[in-house]
Amino acid sequence: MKKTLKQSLYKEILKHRPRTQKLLKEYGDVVIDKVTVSQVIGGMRGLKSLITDISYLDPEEGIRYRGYTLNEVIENLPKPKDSEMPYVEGLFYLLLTGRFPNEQEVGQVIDEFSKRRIVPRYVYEVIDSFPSNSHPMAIFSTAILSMNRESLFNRQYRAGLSKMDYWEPTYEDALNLLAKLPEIAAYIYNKLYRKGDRIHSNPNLDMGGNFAHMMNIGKPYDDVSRLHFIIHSDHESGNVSAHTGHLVASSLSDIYLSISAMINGLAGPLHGLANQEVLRWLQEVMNKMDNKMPSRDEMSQFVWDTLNSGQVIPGFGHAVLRKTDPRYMLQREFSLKHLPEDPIFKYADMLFKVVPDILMKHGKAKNPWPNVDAQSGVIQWHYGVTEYDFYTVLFGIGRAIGICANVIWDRALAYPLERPKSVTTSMLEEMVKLAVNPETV
Ligand code: HAX
Repeated sequence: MKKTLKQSLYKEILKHRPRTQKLLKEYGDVVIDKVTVSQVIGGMRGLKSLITDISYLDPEEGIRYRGYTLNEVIENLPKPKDSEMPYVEGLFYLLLTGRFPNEQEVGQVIDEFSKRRIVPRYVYEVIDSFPSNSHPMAIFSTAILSMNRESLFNRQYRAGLSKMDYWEPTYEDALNLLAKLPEIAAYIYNKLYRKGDRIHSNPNLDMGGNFAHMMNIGKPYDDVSRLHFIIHSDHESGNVSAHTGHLVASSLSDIYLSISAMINGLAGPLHGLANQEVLRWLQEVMNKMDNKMPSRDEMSQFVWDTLNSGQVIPGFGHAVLRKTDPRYMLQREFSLKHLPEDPIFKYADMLFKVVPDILMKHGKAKNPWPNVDAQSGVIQWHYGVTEYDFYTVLFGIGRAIGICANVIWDRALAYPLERPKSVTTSMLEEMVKLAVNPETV
């Protein structure tokens, strides 16, 4: 009998714990980075102060999950028959254990998710109580938050749980939540944009297939969903959503509180909401052009107009990456294969050709290249999901997978409450004076 995901995970946890303990006990005082004034004022850019083994973001190469590039992940994870994209459940296995699952192991995870899909009725009532002009991210976050009463971790913690066992009910909570997210998202979509017409879940389908089914969109939208959830799942620990999820969970808030919080961080236009901003911006350009394809010069003018009015070009730039985002490239390849003639794709591709040069001339952005958000909405639009306010919810489903894996491991390795130190501006001025002219003491 093959081990379950939980058993395989536990084996990895036992193997990993001594490494963390050794680092702490024997090398706890070794200095690995220094902090500059601009890092303190400038949002801690580049400061090495977080730990995760789930993924690593190299500025030049892009993201690796458990040491594998996205292409390797897509290549090596098991896929449903006749599909180009792998099972999302297999990715969760990889993120948790560091190992590619085989067919049978993925099958077990799919069954686990399938068993846990039923969303409590009160969650639908919470969703229904929102005014129909609410942003779907606010509804999504609240729906997740409302399920905090289901937390096994909370129940066991109150009953007296050993610190070394925190990961175990957290794992159960994570699976219970992740399994429900596509259902909740599809319900929100149908409430807001399809007059409440609801398509019930199909327990025989995997996560991507079931989501496409509930959205009532035919092939290859199942693969679109798999690709979308996989590439958005993790981007190491320092981005706003991942960091928020980790931070909130570090106070031992349960998975529902933590994932709801991370969704709120993802909903900002400099982070996940950029995917809806890209489509909003492209639509504006299309309207101004009367749906005709702009020339290179016309598109350049739109970009300059946006920059000159003090706004950012959504979908371009990154706090860490210094090359084109491989998540962008994967989606572009998918688009070139499946929707090369789509007008919005052509608009987005024109942006790819003109924006980097302009951002370089503009001289501010450290990275002029496109990020994940420059392309994701284009694909959604092509398959009929034209309500771009919804795009960040799709990002949120994917991101929850990575953050749940991180929170489970945070608990397994007993990472403590996060509590960095702040200083006042006067203190900083004093420190600078001392550093620049030590004789003034
Ligand atoms: N358009 C115009 N200006 C830009 C820019 C862009 N796309 N990207 C960066 N800049 C500007 C910044 O606003 C900043 O200007 P100020 O000095 O006037 O403040 C300057 O260039 C330096 O910024 P940076 O160091 O290159 O970038 P940051 O680390 O500060 O910010 C952002 C990274 C992603 C927030 C930024 O590139 C941006 O606003 N991009 C557009 C929004 C976007 O696509 N966000 C999604 C990013 C990916 C992601 O997290 N997805 O969820």
